[in-house]
Amino acid sequence: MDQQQLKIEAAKTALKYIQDDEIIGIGTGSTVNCFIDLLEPYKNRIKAAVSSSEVSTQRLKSIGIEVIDLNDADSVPVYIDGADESNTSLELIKGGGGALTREKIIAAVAEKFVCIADESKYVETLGQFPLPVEVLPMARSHVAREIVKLGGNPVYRAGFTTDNNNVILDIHSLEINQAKALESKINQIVGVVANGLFAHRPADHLILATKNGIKEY
Ligand code: ABF
Repeated sequence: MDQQQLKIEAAKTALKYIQDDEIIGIGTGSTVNCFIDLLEPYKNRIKAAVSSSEVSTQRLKSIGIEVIDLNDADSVPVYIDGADESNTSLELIKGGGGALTREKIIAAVAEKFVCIADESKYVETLGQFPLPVEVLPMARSHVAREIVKLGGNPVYRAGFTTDNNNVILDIHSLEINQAKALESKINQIVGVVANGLFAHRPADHLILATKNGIKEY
């Protein structure tokens, strides 16, 4: 089973979290795209979706699922999203797709955050995947200098603008053993909008598709 098939298996397993006549939170990325593509038969049972990116919004609308503003959602019982890395505490690195800030907002609101991933994302220690940080454009150089002081190697994601019209620095060479502490430290740097560490608010469940079947944590 190749990685794409594993993503599909993880997405299929997440269908059990759909609740009739409820709002569902939808993340961003190729695994989430597999989940969205499976939602078509459920479109009349789902009340509406809140979306973490313009690209996911378009994909949801293309199959006839209404997308509403998070401010109009009384509650978000379930949020389905992928990740770039997860450790065994379900602390995540997210943002490879550049949607980390809106993903983090919906995850904060959601009652249950279900992460769907293939086995390549499950790691002992976070940091092999460069940690994305969303930054206000005018603060890019300042934030980069502060990240260097923290021991990271920030690389500007050239040519990329987030849905919020900000830029991304990807931090390489991190070995993240204290994810909550690092998440807080980066957030305190003036000019940082959000960072891709989901440690203060980890996933509640992880659906991991492996060559030996689905593992759930
Ligand atoms: C999204 O899922 C992003 O935060 C993360 O980068 C992405 C993982 O992408 P994929 O499912 O394509 O591996 O939530």
